[in-house]
Amino acid sequence: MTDASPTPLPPPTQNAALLAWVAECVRLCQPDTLHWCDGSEDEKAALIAGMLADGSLHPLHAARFPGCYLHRSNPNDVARVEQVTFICSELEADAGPTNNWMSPADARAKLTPLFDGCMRGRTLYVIPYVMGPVGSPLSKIGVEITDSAYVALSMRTMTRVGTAALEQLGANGEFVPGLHSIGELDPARRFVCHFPDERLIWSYGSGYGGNALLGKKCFALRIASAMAQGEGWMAEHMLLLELTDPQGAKTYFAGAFPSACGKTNLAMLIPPPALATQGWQVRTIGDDIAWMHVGTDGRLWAINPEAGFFGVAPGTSHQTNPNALATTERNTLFTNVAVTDDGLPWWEGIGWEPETNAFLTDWKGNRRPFSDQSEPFAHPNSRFTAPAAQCPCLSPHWEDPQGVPISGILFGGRRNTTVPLVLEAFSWQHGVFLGATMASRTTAAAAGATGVLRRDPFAMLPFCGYHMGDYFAHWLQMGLRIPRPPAVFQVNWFRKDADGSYLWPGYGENLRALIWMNERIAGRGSAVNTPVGLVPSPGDLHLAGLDVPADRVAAALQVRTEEWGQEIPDIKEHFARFGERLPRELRGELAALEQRLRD
Ligand code: SAT
Ligand code: MN
Repeated sequence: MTDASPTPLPPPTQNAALLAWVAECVRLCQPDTLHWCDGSEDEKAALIAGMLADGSLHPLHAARFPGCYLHRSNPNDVARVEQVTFICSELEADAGPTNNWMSPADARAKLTPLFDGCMRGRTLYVIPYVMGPVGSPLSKIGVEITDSAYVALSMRTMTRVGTAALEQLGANGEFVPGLHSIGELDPARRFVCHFPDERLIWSYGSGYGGNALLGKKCFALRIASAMAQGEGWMAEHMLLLELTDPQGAKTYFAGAFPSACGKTNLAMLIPPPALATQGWQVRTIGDDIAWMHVGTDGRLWAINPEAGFFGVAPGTSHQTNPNALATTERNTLFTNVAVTDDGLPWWEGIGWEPETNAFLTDWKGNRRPFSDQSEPFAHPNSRFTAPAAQCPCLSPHWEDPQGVPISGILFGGRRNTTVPLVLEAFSWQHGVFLGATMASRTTAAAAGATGVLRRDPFAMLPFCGYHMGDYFAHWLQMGLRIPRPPAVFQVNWFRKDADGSYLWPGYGENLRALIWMNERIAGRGSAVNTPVGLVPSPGDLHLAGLDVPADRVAAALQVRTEEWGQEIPDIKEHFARFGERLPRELRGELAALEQRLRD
């Protein structure tokens, strides 16, 4: 093995634990070359040049999309794979009923032969990275080792990589190691293993998103959630946004929604004209992950550990999310979108159509006439990887080292029925019940069937690094630790009428629900007391300029006891999975809900 540079350079760190782990990975994986990522622009140019040369990156229209490239993943590797994602705690019981479990010894025995020699002929990249603002007391260091240049390039956008991370790590600092190899991209030899006790990640056989960019779901959610449980903070699958009212007062919200349920769109919301003229504004702090700590003032403070957006492309248009489009006009890596003959990225729902006789190259690399609509041109889980700093509606507070103070927490998902547009929990404990019973229709973000209703507590079902019953208990505990806890809300932008059309227009109009939540937080807004929570009547919502018939707004807000009655058996079955580890407070909340529905 030789160093990438002509004369081998000394490693850029004195951290003995890091040097030992890198040496161990080099021995195991036997790469031809070792490259320590420094995060420089030269390094970026070299990564891009190498990928253009080996065909794993395709240039896009240089003038209209400067610094943008297209990557096509292997068609068998287009989403997270939950069946091969494991929590490798010592005891199976500690992984809980919602995670796949493998013992740490079995995981090592299974994956060591896969990693053995897997980087022969390849470069091993060492990527030191910071999750959270550089220098923030709340940020943490990870180091990913990978043989994928695509991962090395993507990590530069999604995290803060290189020298800054090594400086923050210092000679004695702690880091979360993650070893990744694309292996041979064989679905039968694909594993994403988390060792929460050692705070270690091993991922083999996939180059895609959450399977391969180990800072994101593997560290910032699965490992971090286990750390947070022990240390009294929270690592959550949540967007973070800043709402500014016409007087200039700012309120911060965190929102948990399952993958591909509109977190990016909500975080980048553009107010409808009637509200914009009044001075309402939404600014983005983050679109996927929040780390939250109790501040000295007794409030809950949140940082976005990421530095970029890994957003779903299909459906992103000038209509739905102009801020995301503006964010992705330069320095963006598109994965599995389609491309026009002139090199413009294209996806279903982008808001414009190529000429009828035009040809597009689809996400698999097949060029066919646009009139051939036999299958989608972009993969439904195709993505953009774009620097947060390019987002036109980014809050100036997005990198505040202490984070932003959270006043409201939202839980949402795709529900065709039952759940109203917005409701407020009676208490923190009731809010935990709402989070624990969240359900949503599955999306293309994970391999498997889409559109199936499943319980996805706190949108953390695929991301909780330990027993979910203990996670619920941790949420209850945190309620006792936060002297000034945020208000908790449940939202549903996706309710449909009997004919299957959406009752609520969504997108920018969701601001009306946020404004009501803001009023409630300020102690001003009124609400109707229903068996399931505090719900606005149509008159409680700020509806100026909304082009939706009153009866549809009323239907979007309606609480129908029959529908909620039908939820009960399913919630019971869901709760039964957690056995003894289901906190009795949640059993109590369920009984209280049943009682209120009977009354
Ligand atoms: O593939 S990722 O896990 O990064 C995206 C998602 O599913 O939310
Ligand atoms: Mn996500």
